[in-house]
Amino acid sequence: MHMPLEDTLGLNLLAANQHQADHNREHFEAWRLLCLNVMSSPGAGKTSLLERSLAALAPEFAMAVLEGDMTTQLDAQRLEAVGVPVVPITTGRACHLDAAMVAGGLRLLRQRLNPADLDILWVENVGNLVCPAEFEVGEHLKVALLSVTEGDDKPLKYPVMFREADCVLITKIDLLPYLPVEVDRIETHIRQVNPRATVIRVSASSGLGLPTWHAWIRQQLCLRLSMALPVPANR
Ligand SMILES: Nc1nc2c(ncn2[C@@H]2O[C@H](COP(=O)(O)OP(=O)(O)OP(=O)(O)O)[C@@H](O)[C@H]2O)c(=O)[nH]1
Ligand SMILES: [Mg+2]
Repeated sequence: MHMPLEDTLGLNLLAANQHQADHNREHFEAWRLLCLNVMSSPGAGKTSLLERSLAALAPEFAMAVLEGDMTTQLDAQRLEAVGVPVVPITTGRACHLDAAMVAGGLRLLRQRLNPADLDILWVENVGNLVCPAEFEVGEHLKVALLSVTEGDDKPLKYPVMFREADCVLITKIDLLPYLPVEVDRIETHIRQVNPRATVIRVSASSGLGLPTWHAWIRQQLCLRLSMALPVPANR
């Protein structure tokens, strides 16, 4: 049986990406850090959330960011201003980060610091609701944002990112009083495509929900570290 050429090319591309993603992940394991891939459609609030979360978590954790953007370094500059090391990755025409781009970002990061000193490596992906979810970069966990301004049907219309996510943040909830949208319907639709994801309602503007989100990160870090710990000799 012959597969259409475009299917074969697509599969090869994803297989090559997966190979590099696995390699990135081996580094993350060796460095004993938690890598989070933050994804959403353009403008759902990834950078705003990171500005708040980096500032709040900096006293507890050593962190760095790989910042994906198609053309500018604007988001990288915003996050550098928080005082955390940021490596911009400019993708040109690509609407997502892939594992090779992240490997390139890691090489640049290693010129600035020893990644083994980090607790958390954040990846802010390019704003796009479809493509980033198709390309693993070696992350341990995927975080998808959906802002209340996008409408409650998006998890059903664009299910891939929500299906893959470990945590879905419903963002900009401070705007709910001004919008004809029911946040419960958004959450129901997220749970319909992904019953296992943690769903948290947040506002980077008012700070609502951020303590719950930060508690989730702490919990994931503890889980990762306990998994990475060597088993005691007497067990
Ligand atoms: N009202 C309100 N506005 C927000 C909130 N979070 C972000 N915004 C606004 O939404 C716009 C986009 O926010 P960004 O943080 O740049 O979004 P992004 O997802 O990083 O955007 P891209 O990187 O371009 O995809 C900005 O004007 C923010 O001020 C929020 O919680 N509430
Ligand atoms: Mg951004």
